[in-house]
Amino acid sequence: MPHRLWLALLAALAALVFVLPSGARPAQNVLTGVVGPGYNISLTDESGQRVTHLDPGTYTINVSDKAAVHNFHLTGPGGVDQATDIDFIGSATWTVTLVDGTYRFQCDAHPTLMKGSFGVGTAPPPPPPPPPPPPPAKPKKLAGSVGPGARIALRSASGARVATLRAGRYAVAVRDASKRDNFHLVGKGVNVKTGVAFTGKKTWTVRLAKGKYTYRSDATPRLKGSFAVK
Ligand SMILES: [Cu+2]
Repeated sequence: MPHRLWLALLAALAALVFVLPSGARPAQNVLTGVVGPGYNISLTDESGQRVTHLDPGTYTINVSDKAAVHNFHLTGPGGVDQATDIDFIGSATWTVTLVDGTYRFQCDAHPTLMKGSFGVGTAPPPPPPPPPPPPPAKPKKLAGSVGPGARIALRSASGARVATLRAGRYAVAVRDASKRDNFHLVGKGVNVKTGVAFTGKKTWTVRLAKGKYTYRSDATPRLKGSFAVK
């Protein structure tokens, strides 16, 4: 084989070796925007990850608008301003050229609830959104009782007499079975009681703080108990 042909073949092989790796890599330039059906809006990349930072370039954004009360509105540097209509349900495809800077997307009907942003190029990625606040904890249950006869108690849900508790909210369900005694719970920030002549059930939701709490009958001084809140 002539020398020149060998050189040409080698050059072709070298070109293949250098071209293939980048040529085989899929272009990372398709993004997916979703809004609805609930109060959610997101922009994700091809691997399904939330978009926080992108290289400058041209991107295809496939938007899926799943609610007639929300829209997807993207704005940012370079004159990018694309939106679906709020009452629109369906798909839209946008081609946008992203340059250095911060881009924002939101639902125009709920811009404080439904929003996101990402940085492009030299712009730093935005901080991750704060996690949703946890639902308020349900108050833990306590059972207070007075009577019948000369007895008074405060028990936990397991039935054990309460000696120590953690600070927090508690629902105290009291069963007052005595016409001569009452159940009176007192301590920091709490002062609740049944009537001495009263019999029946009462439930109080109280916030117990660190310190000592006592429960007693106001009619019979020796009928009393106490617990510590830590
Ligand atoms: Cu909305």
